[in-house]
Amino acid sequence: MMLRIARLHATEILDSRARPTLAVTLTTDSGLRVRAGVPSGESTGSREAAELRDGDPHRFAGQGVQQAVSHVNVQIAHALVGQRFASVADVDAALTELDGTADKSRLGANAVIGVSLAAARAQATLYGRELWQDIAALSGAPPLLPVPHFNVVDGGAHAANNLDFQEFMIAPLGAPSLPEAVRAGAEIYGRLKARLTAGRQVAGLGDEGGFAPAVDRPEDVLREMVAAITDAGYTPGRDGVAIALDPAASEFRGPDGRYRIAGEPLTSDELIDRYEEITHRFPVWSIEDGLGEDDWDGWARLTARLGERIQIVGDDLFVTSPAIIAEAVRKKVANSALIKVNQIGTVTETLEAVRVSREAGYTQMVSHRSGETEDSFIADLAVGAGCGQFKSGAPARGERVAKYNRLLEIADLDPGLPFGLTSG
Ligand code: 2PG
Ligand code: MG
Repeated sequence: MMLRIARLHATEILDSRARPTLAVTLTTDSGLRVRAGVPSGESTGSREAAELRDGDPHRFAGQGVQQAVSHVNVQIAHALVGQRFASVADVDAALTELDGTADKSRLGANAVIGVSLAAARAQATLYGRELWQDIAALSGAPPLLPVPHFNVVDGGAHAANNLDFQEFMIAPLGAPSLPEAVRAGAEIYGRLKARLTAGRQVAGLGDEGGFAPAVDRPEDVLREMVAAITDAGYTPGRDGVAIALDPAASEFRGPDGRYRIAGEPLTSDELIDRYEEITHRFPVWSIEDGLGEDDWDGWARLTARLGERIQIVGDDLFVTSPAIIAEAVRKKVANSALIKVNQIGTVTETLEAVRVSREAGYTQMVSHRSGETEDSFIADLAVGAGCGQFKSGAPARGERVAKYNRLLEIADLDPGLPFGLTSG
């Protein structure tokens, strides 16, 4: 089967933060039409593929994406329309070659990933497969329904409160099935809201739908989360409901190399001490971006000290780059990789990042961005690439729930799919 592109068309739509992003529509010569929405981050890694923004202050405060839209409609369409591709890998190779830069900055990573996502979706439809089934064929991994990680408290760059840590997630590791894991996430979210409201701490929501309480110390949030887990009738801990953190520490590391938590400056080692204490006091099973993306020595010490007991996830540090993940494996940095399609810019390179991680024994967590559309592609990606872990924000707000609901749909369509961190 060949994928032959008859038309490619991009347009500006809105993401969940009222910023413009791209929707890409791909039409095949057989008349099949698919669409993809492009996500966008706020706490981005400096080595991410480069998103193209217009910078025109008169439109969307400089955030417009008309140039990226035009790159799809003119240059990319000119190169791809009428061509026949054996697979999305060939589309991605053509896109990478046409862009010609290491970080996809010429065409814009937002333009490139939009076309790549649409091509993957078109290929699945041409084969008459569910998207996750086609991704499983591309990745060669055994498909798996992942354990969802629900972000219930937002801070950092995602909220207007004083909390330095960016994400506090509910991880129902002990749930017997995906629907039961989703139920746990939603019930605990409700209980947490009730607790925070009673304590008059709720000050709205963050960008990913988590509450943004007026609290400064991460330990105070963790205490409320454990109480909410218990209130909802679950057992805190790895056999029941655990907690995962994404401090996104690059965002609170100063030019002096110190990390500031609630105003207190900490060295890397003092922050590692703090994490160690947190993991003894609370059921925290995973810490993402616990240190800044330039603090590789600190990361190696963090991994040596805590990597046997908990999951240490690289996000800003790895930016879904197969080469950087391979370097981290050599340096014994982290033991898990966050996987975001727009950090690297094509579906093929994303699957390569998953493969490199898996072969090194690093776990993988597929992730949304803080700016999202209603597109649920990443749910199929997590299942098809057999990643075992997934984060898409709170179990609330349409753009977050679209992904969890797609996982529920997949679980319902294929009751034989295993659920959990690993398929074994
Ligand atoms: C993160 C992400 C998603 P952003 O740091 O993991 O939660 O945030 O999309 O802003 O980079
Ligand atoms: Mg992160």
